[in-house]
Amino acid sequence: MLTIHHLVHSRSQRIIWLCEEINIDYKVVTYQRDPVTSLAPPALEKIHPLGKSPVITDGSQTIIESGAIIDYLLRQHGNGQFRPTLGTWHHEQYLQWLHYGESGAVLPLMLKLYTSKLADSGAALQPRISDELERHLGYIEQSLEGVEWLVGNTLSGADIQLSFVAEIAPLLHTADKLPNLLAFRDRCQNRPAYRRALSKTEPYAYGPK
Ligand SMILES: N[C@@H](CCC(=O)N[C@@H](CS)C(=O)NCC(=O)O)C(=O)O
Repeated sequence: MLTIHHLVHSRSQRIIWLCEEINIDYKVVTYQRDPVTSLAPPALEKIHPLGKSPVITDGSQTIIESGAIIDYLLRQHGNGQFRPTLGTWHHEQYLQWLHYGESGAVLPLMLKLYTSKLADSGAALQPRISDELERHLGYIEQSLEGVEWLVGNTLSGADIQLSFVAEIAPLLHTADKLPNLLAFRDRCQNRPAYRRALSKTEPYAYGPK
């Protein structure tokens, strides 16, 4: 059976949401964060040497990285849902967002998160990080202008990937500048499948308030 190795308050929440959307049988194994460092426990390293979450096992396969996991689950178990047809322009856009959600978009957010713990010694980096946050969140904000979902205005794995950015961005950047992203986050969080995932994993620090 498909197993999702889920670290609490983490990106693996969106993988559980996806499994609820595609309505497959899956099992969640939950890992608690270290109360002091917030890091994952060593037990996750037994599943994959990186010790990060999400990681899934499906039969003899072990797969890491949210974007790869989302695409794998949709190809193997999605019955054509939430993934545009290969060879179409929508598929190219879907792939772009799937990669972007854990590369360009997330980097300035992580830099902000980490440097915020440095107090004054991180100050010199803040203007550059703020510029990058404006640029990347501005791009997503603009992409959501007048649409509900990122690709073809239909829910896809790309939206599920970007939902984590939408959930943490308002905590790290001026929320007033992100009306489209906040509305997108609320649309994600109001999906019945999202709520089912939440009820299986609560508490989730970045979930609906
Ligand atoms: N790009 C990876 C990021 C994985 C990652 O860093 N996950 C965090 C949780 S959000 C984690 O496992 N942190 C615990 C740790 O680093 O010990 C993905 O999207 O799968």
